[in-house]
Amino acid sequence: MEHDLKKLFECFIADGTYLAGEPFGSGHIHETFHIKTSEQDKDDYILQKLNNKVFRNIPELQDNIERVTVHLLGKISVIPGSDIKRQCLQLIPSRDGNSWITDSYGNYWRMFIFIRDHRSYDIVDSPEKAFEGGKAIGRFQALLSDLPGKPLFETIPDFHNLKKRLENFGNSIKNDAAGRVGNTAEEIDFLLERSDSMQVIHKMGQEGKIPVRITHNDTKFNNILFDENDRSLCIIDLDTVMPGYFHSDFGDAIRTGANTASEDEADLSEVNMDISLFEGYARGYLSETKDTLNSIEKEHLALTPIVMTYEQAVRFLTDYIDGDTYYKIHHEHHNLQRTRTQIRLLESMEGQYGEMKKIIGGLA
Ligand code: ADP
Ligand code: GN1
Ligand code: MG
Repeated sequence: MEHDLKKLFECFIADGTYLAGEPFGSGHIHETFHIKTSEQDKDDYILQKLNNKVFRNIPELQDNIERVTVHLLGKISVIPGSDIKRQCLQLIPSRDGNSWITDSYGNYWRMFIFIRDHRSYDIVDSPEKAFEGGKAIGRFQALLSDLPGKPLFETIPDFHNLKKRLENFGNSIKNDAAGRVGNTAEEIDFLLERSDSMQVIHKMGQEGKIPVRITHNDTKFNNILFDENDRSLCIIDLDTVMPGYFHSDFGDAIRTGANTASEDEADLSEVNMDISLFEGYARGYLSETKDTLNSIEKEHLALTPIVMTYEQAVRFLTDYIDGDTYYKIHHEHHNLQRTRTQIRLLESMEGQYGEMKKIIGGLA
């Protein structure tokens, strides 16, 4: 569907005149547009049509993001030399007094200031960048640890509940809605073989051994924006910031930030976990969080990339079996390809687990 981006833009109280709008970024969930303004000295914007099949309660979701962004802005703006337009994600209010609008088709839209001159990485090519990313996520968690008020709304219930994810996987296999189970037996078996051992962290959570904290929950490396000198600038994609375990954030960032190839690389011989990227990220992350993490959290940190890569493989394969109802895809078997990449990455991590534990032991 063609959207009237100019009309949508004008529903928000933005500074600047609409010039043009183009699809932007490689996110799998929303429809994202870069809105350019005609004045040189005014901001550009990110306008997003929100996926309300994935996020069922947009007003509560937006309330979370308002609370989180205001809190971060309050803390970052008092740091001398801070550049709040690039270091803080800032929502633009709508003319009717909310942080979102609905169009005549019932779609929800929101707008942020465009973080100018940023870089983002689908593949990380140096331990220095991995270090910066780790530091940024650790700092993000620390800044949110004293968010005032009621607990954040759970925007997607059971988001990292692996037990639930595996139940859904089992149901999808049973239903075989798209007739794809027959062709994915090898991948299904690989994942089911590991279903018990991968639930260790979930079980520790259930037993109260690891604390529930405020976490990002979608720390894909390209959700960390960098500046022109490759210093981390800002964490974006705050839709899933809610109560969770630090483990998910660490593991998911390694899944994407220490893979030598992209998340959907078709040539599986290119897919490996680079231990120097793992170490860089861990070093950055622990430089911010070493004093906060409890001993059980530290002890299991090295396992989390394996668990999160496993979870992601289960999620991609579930979606493939369901007939691609969740993630945006770019070709027919994209979710299967993504699954295979995750499985290959998981094998690479399993082979290096001893080394990963040693590195965390040395740093923590
Ligand atoms: P999705 O949930 O679909 O991944 P995101 O909120 O991550 O959506 O946005 C998609 C992409 O848009 C990001 O990966 C990033 O490239 C870009 N983006 C999002 N917000 C901003 C912003 N404020 N400034 C610049 N780019 C942004
Ligand atoms: C989605 O929104 P995006 O593209 O950054 C997904 C993540 C997955 C990721 C896999 C809300 O992230 O959980 O890990 O795809 N976000 C949601 O690439 O499901
Ligand atoms: Mg994203």
